Amino acid sequence: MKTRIILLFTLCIVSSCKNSTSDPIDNNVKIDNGGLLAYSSDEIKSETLRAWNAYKKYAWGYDVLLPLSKTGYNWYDESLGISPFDAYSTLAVMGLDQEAKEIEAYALTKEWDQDIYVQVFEVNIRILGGLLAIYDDTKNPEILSKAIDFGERLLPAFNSPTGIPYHSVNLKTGQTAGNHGEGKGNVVNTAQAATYLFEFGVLSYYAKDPKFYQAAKKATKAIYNRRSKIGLPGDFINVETGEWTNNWSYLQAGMDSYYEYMFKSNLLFPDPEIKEIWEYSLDKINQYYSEDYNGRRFYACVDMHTGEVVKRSISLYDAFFPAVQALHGDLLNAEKNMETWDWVWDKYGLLPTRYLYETDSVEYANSELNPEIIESAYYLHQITGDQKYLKMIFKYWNDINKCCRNEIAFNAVEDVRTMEAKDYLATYFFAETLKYFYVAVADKSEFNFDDYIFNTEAHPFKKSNFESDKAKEYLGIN
Ligand code: DMJ
Repeated sequence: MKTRIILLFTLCIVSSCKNSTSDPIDNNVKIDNGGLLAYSSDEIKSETLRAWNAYKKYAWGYDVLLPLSKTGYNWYDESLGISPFDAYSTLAVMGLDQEAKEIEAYALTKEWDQDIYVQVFEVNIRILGGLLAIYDDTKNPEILSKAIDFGERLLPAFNSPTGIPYHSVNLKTGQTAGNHGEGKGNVVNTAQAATYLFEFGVLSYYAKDPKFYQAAKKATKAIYNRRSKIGLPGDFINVETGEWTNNWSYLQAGMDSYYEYMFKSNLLFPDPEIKEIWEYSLDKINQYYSEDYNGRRFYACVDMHTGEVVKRSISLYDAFFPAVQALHGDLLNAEKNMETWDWVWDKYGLLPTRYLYETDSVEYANSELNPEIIESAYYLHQITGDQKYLKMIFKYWNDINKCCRNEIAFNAVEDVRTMEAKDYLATYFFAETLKYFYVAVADKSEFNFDDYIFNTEAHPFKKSNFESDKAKEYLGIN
């Protein structure tokens, strides 16, 4: 039985500095300002268990739970079992040890010798990231073997003339494929090209073998070295010729985690070359993408050659960036950016997939329980101590409960204007969305933000597990 603890209360919203002794953050304080209901970590835990049990009951063995038709769905002809890999670290952080153990045991039964083409980007962040998170937590050597085996099967994708990975690789044969489904041949977007430094860095560290990190670094440099004269990368590239096939540049899905990883990987594995790439890129983001429009901060789509704005749109994925800005120490821009995201949320009670700020309209109206806005509010709360960010998180949870909670779990919506339900529960809901809601209110003894760096799928890696001297050797950093 769910233990829902809902209290009404009054909170003085005070901006307090982190580590302030006079005004400590009290995550257990419950807020009511105008009827807003707070939640407890117990509530999130019990809702996670409810959704996880639904996956186990209706979709065990499948990649994804379809929560309205109460069945499972696979991304490919054979199942990879993606949801469990994404769920492990969240269940473990919540102390749901039995459920986490079940997934560890399940992971050990997985054979990766599957004759299917998998999308390198997606399985890297979810399956390799998930496996490495299990290993980081358990130090079970058999899990590490599974992770190394999986990583080895992704490596052939990087054997392109440019070092940028092909879109897909066959796990059994190592043959590669383009994104034929979308008729784009050997073209990948920039995120698919270069979102590997983090997992491949962790894998190199634990395997004591630089080849993974070096492949990831080559791919990141292949993108960076093809920047335009004004210093911006494009958004689609041919992995064989290295030619840009589209010349837009932005923070949205398709480029987002290229930037995220050159920043985050460097926090675990200091690499002067990657640090320089990040600092250069951040300057360009601030110089070209950032614009104040109608009194609000936005990050636009621009032409990579001229820097001119080509489209005034934002996608809900870009809401990860305030977190990066805050962790980087740029609180001024992080807070301005976050304010905009919260403003868009308030318009609809969820974020639409793409919003056009020039015309104040929705381009893609669906919303898929994505975590990014919660992630950024969480980072900002942790880093500034300002309770207004916790209040945002409570609001997001309340709204998600209203639109997306169903009989057995949660569901996406087809249109944020009508809240028409969509029969899908993305695997990252387990990995990210529920985790960020939980750690936002969990006690520091359960999860201390300062101790971890999250991959883009919110799998947490403990900083103290990685020593920089060893990282140099194991990753081949000069
Ligand atoms: C996640 O799978 C990852 O965060 C990825 O980088 C992009 N966003 C989705 C969730 O929205």
